[in-house]
Amino acid sequence: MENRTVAPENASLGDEIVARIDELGKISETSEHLTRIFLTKQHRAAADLILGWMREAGMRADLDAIGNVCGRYEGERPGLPCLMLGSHYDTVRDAGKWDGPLGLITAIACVADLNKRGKRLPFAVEVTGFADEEGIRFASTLLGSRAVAGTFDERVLGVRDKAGVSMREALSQFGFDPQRIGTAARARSELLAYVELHIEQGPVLETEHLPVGVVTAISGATRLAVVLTGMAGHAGTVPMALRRDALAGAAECVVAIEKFCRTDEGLVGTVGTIDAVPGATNVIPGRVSFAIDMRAASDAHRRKAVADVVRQIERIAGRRELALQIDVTHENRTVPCAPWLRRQVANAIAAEGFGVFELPSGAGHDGMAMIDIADVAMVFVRCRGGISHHPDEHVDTADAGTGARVLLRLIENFRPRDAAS
Ligand code: HGY
Ligand code: MN
Ligand code: MN
Repeated sequence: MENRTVAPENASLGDEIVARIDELGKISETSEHLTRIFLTKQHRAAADLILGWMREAGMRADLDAIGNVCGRYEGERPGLPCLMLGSHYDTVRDAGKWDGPLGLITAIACVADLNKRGKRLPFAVEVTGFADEEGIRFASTLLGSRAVAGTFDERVLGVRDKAGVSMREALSQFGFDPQRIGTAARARSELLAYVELHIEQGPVLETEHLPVGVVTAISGATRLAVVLTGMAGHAGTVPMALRRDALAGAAECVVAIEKFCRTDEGLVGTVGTIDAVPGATNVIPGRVSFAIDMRAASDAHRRKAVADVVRQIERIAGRRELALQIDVTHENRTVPCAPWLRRQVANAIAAEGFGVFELPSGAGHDGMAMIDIADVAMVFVRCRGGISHHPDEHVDTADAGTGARVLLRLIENFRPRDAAS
């Protein structure tokens, strides 16, 4: 099927979305890089901006008890169950401006279009902006969507960030009562489905020359925190053979993880953070902590790989006489997108004149938490070069418009599971 570019009348939809992506993308910890972290001043400023957009779109909108922005557009009569749309509005460090915000801003634009036409549907439409999908500050991801799904783990309230501030303290400083997180939870009966539009964050749609795609499943992930403890010492006097160098040991672990994952098709392993103390040029590092992120297409494959990697780290630590502490800080199962919903995404894409292409998501998304209270589906939008978690992340305006048209068509044609053929 030939790929039409977006019709001129819809270019304004894409333009409006891009303008808001740019506006939200300016709310950052620093002007040089885009970083917007959970429960910070930037979180609050972004929430205020998004709540304003939601209200302009005809939604009742407010923050919930963990800092998600929640908008509701009533159906033909008040109180109907909702089709929930959304995505996250926190970022990684030195991020791209599309990862998360594209889905959120597109969903708001779709509701604004319904509102402009005075269109009411046989269900409510809710848009949720999740406050912490990336898990940068407290090492555990999906905190916002877990609170909505009623699966928030209260133990995370005691986790401290790099500055030693606990999540409990951060919530209080943000003006929230940590004891009220439970009030963010929604019942399964309130939701007909959860649908998220998101950038692909990979190169497949670009390779297929398609602007949008249907997600089949969201790959699970395991995060581990590793601490290796050796013996700090004088860089000039301790002979090499007598050293218990924690950083050299960590480096051997990092290379071993990379080598292991390279030999196993479909497995990816990343060490994204590492910290050596005391951190002086002329001191042998006594203690090193690093984090591992492991993913694979299935839970069984990932779990077996994690066990293999842990054994390799244990062997390296043993041989180097380094004390080892290794903890799983986060585990997300692989989540399937519901076939009855995938069909509705596919129908919307086909109706917009594009080929229907299905693909898995290697990246994690809030649907991994929302699956506990609703069936989930995702619409992927092509991003240039598949680049993400990087300032060069980019979506063409035409593709942003196409994604919006597909989502709007999906919303207007949405049929709940029992009514879906
Ligand atoms: O890490 C992920 O896959 C997501 O971007 N949080
Ligand atoms: Mn991300
Ligand atoms: Mn994301």
